[in-house]
Amino acid sequence: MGGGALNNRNRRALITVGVIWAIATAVAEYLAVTIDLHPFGASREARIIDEAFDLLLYLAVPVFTFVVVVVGYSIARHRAGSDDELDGPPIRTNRAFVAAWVVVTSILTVLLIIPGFVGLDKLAAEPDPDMVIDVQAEQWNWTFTYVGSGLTTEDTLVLPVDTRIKFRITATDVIHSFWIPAFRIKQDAVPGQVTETLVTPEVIGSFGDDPVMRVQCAELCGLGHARMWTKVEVMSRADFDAWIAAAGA
Ligand SMILES: [Cu+2]
Repeated sequence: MGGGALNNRNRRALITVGVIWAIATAVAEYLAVTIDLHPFGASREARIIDEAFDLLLYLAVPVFTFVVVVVGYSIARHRAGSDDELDGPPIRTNRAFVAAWVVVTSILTVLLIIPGFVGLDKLAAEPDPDMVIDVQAEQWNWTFTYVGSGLTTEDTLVLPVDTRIKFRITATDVIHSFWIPAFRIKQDAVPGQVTETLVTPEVIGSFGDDPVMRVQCAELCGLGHARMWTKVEVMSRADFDAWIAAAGA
């Protein structure tokens, strides 16, 4: 075998692999579209991030199936016999293949960047909050102060639905991380600094509906780290106002 034109055997192998790849990709894309891989999402940010995740998944599927099919085909069809200890024939470069590889992977890389940029732009699009909540992390609990009402709670983080909320986050002792899985937001809580993150809850619900509705520390912070979590509850604006009035009384 030399370089240059493909012989018939290689051409047949290429067609076989191409057909298997197309079928595997179609099946995997179908599964990627129909199976809901996301945990419960309850915020505008969760929608944006899940959209970006889905797009990246759809782009990654053909790459994944290509690698699996080529490796699988090579193992199945070109396995050496158990007593064959010879080296294989030398492999020479194929300029067209290398050029195509560089061009295709470059295009894919650029495509992979786009959902990230678009998503970040959307996340940053609404910088003005309707409500500010100060978050203080310490070993090993969370304290929330509703700025304006002066209400402070260490229990459930209660939030009104469809409201732009800014969290101003800090820590008293070591670095923690403020993470609400259902909102897909996470921000470090750093002693001596105030970090910020914005979120708009869009779904009424609570920890009882799904355990991802919680604030969970996401930065290893000592013995109590795993238990450093508290419930999140999103309620209607009217219920929230009533809750604030009752809790502040
Ligand atoms: Cu912590």
